[in-house]
Amino acid sequence: MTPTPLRLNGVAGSPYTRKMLALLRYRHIAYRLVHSAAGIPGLPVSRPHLLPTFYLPGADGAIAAVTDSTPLIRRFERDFNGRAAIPADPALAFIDALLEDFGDEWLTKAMFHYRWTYAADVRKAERILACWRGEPQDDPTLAATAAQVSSRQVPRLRYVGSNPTTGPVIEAGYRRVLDAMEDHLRTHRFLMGGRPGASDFAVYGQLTQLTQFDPTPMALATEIAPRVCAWVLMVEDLSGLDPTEGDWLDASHLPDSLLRLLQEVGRLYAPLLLANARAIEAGAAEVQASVDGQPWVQQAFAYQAKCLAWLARDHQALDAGARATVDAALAGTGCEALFPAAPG
Ligand SMILES: N[C@@H](CCC(=O)N[C@@H](CS)C(=O)NCC(=O)O)C(=O)O
Repeated sequence: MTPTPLRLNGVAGSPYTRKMLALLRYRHIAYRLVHSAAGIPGLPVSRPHLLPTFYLPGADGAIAAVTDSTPLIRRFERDFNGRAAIPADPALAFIDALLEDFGDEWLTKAMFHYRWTYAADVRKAERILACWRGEPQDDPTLAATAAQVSSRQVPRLRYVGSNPTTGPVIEAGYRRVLDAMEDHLRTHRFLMGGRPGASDFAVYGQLTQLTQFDPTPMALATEIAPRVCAWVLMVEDLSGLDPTEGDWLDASHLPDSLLRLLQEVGRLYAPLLLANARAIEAGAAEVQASVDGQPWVQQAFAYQAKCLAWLARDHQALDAGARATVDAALAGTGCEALFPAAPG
């Protein structure tokens, strides 16, 4: 069992930190957030150091630094009862996991693109992120830290595949995702229905930045997606929601608005996942793909190959009935290309 309160290191500008904080509040799991791990001697360091980092007992009982929100959500489902964030129905749980991955891995491209492309966004992010480095700083120090932050992050735009060719594809995708979510929220409280799933927390995490922090994507969201903006501020603290089993969507009758979002997964993310997996398998350093008819080039990521392998494994593990339900939901969304029928 994982003891409580859980200790984690994270900051407000990290979408994955926000994902996990909202999940912990919803699940009534006590936690202590540490803004700077550097100030606490004796804490183990994660390699690479990613946010959020949780400090949790390993198999040998020693405290280890643990990152990666997706498996952590599954670990906490096993360790803490009630208020589950993973749907009980395996078919819906699979759809939820696919949308969670899209939030974590594709929406973050939009977040990173807007933040480090536009002057007003860079100026806001570099100075405010620099203040989250731990110790108080005087003005010259803060100016120097801010310059360090942006000179580190701006060149990393190419890691997420953002460049003058893909920028318009990313921005048009962000707009369609907002439209699809706005439409969904006309009739539902959460992506997964009347209660949130892991996908809600993942999408929320990225949207805390896109709709509430970075000025360019925030202005667009304010204009075209008021429900989404309001939803983000609400999902931050769902401690008072009382979910019931009947609140989940029915995976065999997904609403059109959710199918619209799955179509964006198929259109924006599936080609990248497949091309990335091919590149990793071939030992290539670079991914070459086509998204929305535009060439897409980025560094290959072993992590995203793992994401696809996890999803493919979960798809394979579904019993025939659940798999048929999932496949029927995904048919025509473009996501079906991710899970080709096993031979034989
Ligand atoms: N897949 C990880 C991603 C975590 C992650 O990428 N965190 C970012 C901040 S939001 C980070 O710490 N990046 C390292 C850096 O910027 O040096 C998760 O789900 O937790």
